[in-house]
Amino acid sequence: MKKPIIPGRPGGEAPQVEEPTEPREPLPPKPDQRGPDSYSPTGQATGMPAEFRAQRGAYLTTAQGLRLPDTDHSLKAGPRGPVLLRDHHLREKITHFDHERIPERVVHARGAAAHGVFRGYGNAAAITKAAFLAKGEETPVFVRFSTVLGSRGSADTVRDTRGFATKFYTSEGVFDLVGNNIPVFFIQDAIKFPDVIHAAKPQPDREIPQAQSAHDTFWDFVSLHTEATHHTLWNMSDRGIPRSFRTMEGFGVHTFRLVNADGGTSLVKFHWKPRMGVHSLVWEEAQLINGIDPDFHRRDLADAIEAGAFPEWEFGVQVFPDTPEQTFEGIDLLDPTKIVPEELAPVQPIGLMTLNANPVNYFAETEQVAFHVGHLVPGIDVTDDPLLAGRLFSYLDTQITRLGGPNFAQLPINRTHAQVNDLLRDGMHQTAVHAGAAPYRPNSLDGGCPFQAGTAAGGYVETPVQVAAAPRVRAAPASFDDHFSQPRMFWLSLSPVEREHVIAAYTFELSKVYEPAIRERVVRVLGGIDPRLSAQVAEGLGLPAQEQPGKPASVSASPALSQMGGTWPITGRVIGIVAGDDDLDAVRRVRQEVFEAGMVPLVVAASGGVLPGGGDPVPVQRTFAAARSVEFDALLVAGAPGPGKDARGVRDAKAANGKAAMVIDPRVLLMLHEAYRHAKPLGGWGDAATAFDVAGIATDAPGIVIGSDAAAVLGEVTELLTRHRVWDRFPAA
Ligand code: HDE
Repeated sequence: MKKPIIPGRPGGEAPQVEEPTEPREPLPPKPDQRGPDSYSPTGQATGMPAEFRAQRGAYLTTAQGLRLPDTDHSLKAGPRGPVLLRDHHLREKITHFDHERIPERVVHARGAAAHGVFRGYGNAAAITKAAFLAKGEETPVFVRFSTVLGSRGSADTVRDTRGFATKFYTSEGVFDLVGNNIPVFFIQDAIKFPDVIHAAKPQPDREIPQAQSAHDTFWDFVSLHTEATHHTLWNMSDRGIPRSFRTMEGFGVHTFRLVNADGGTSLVKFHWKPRMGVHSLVWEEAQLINGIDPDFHRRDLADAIEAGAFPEWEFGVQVFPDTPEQTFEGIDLLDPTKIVPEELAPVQPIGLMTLNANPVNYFAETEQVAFHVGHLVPGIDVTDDPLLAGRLFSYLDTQITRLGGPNFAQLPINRTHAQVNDLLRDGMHQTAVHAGAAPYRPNSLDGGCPFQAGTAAGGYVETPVQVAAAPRVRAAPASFDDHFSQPRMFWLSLSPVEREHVIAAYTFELSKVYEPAIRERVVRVLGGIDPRLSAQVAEGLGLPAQEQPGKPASVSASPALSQMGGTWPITGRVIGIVAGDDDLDAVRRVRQEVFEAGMVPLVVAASGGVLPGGGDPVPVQRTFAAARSVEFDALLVAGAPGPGKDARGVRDAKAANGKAAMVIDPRVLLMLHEAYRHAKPLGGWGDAATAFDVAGIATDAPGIVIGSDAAAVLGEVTELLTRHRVWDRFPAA
């Protein structure tokens, strides 16, 4: 008979507790514990090379190497009894887990990175002695792309500036180019950085919105602090929503000083030009992606590299004479809110970067990489840009908190490939075992080593620039007061469609601002760029026209600033092929041709598996339930895709009632509508015209290619894709 489970009262009978269940043995291993054939999310690689496995040894151990018999149960007093504090394995496992996270970056917290190689063209010796540029040495690189405002887990396709930080592991030490995809910055002096970031980050009371500039504090700040006008305008343009990290330009922003082997100096601005061209999303697409695939950019970069479509950027410099004024054609080169138009100083290519390997471990590499604008090599020096001066302090400082002490240069991803002979010792997370007794100089115990290296021995000697004798002041030069001529130049350089996007972006962002006075102030500031921009945004917001701050500056356009007008390689572009059940041979052939053109075909069908019919099996990569248009750069429709597996019924309905009664799967209609609205090239053969009819899309609209020959349709769609989008589809004033 079971005894009652009732605790005894103090002083009374001892409690009699009985286990209501029998203790059980640990579960046996499951029958199918074979490793997967493919470890890759895109199914590119098969087999699992040992170096990519989390576990290499047969037996589980503690961090001390002690073999463990059980890691699934805490040590207890009986199977249902209390857990015992003496369980050292439980304590080690939980304690380590409790400390797995480090502080996220205060800005640029969300990022994705890749390894690659930089090959200098060897044509830069006239301007710099940096070996990787002057001699064209092949140099390993690690590049981290990021958004600025969002937290580590925020979505990728938000409207924001993107970081573009490159670590060159050169033979002479690490050189970091910590740049952005926008060539200007919000502020001219680093002392304003906490202000702009406090205004742009989520508001401190409710901590919203996440990863957005569309809120009161951001617009309050940038409308009062008009030196932010230029950067903000770039954010509101298509540059704020890149299609991919692979289609972004990169800029060093500041002017740097290069030094050649003879000591000759020049001033330069650094540029990264993507081989694929500079392309963006459209706003609705970006918003949809934030829900459908918040990792869109991260996935795109990793998938492309894994598929062997290695992204490439040409590295270039705009070169200016190093004059005492440090200006070029009237532009102050120390003002980071200004660019120098490429028409005045062309970007001269000096090398090519190819990203060819994904990180093996996100935390160890992408999270722990520590960039610093002060990581320089001989031949590259900084200028007196006051924004750069503050950054030279900030990056080292922030890493000490983020990476828990001063020894982060020892982390594998941060280690230089040059020899290290420093006299830095001890500190948190010291992993080196420094031998010897003389980490100081001068010393005699180590024979005087290490010696100081002058220029001849490859030492980094700061350029002896003359510093003007001037009073000590908290002030900016008068040239920094011009906040509008360059934003106007940018505006005038955009095509009509790009301008429409800018107007829509300001209207969207300001619609999210609650305080009417802020909205009005922004609209007034926009008048300094262009009266039409100001008037149209006011109209969109339902505001009366605002008083203009004066006549806009008289400036010329810089055509190089527009993203439209050219044609670019289509390598790596994603083509969706919506398969009905007509003419599967055509689907098979088109898919193969897309592959052969270096693009990525994704076959979309009502249900998964492989398409029926003879010939090579055609895998279905997306079902109607999982596919959305935003994944594709262009969409092809093979026949009339019916609702789910019921395609037969569809044809019957057509036969009985004619075209108007045709039932097309609503998820396909949604894809067509979206792709149409987002100005993507669309094509089709077989019964496809019916699908377009039902979707209400005129088959003679711009960028719709309907034909009987599938290969010819693909050819025309590919041609359209070289211009990225069918721009004619956007109504532009
Ligand atoms: Fe940064 N910035 N920044 N920044 N920045 C950081 O450093 C800072 C600025 C940029 O992928 C932080 O390691 C100040 C301009 C990138 O790890 C921090 C100022 C440009 C990244 C910092 C600026 C950048 C950062 C945060 C104003 C473009 C990400 C974490 C003077 C040229 C690097 C960290 C990565 C990151 C400070 C302005 C680019 C706090 C004080 C201008 C790409 O140190």
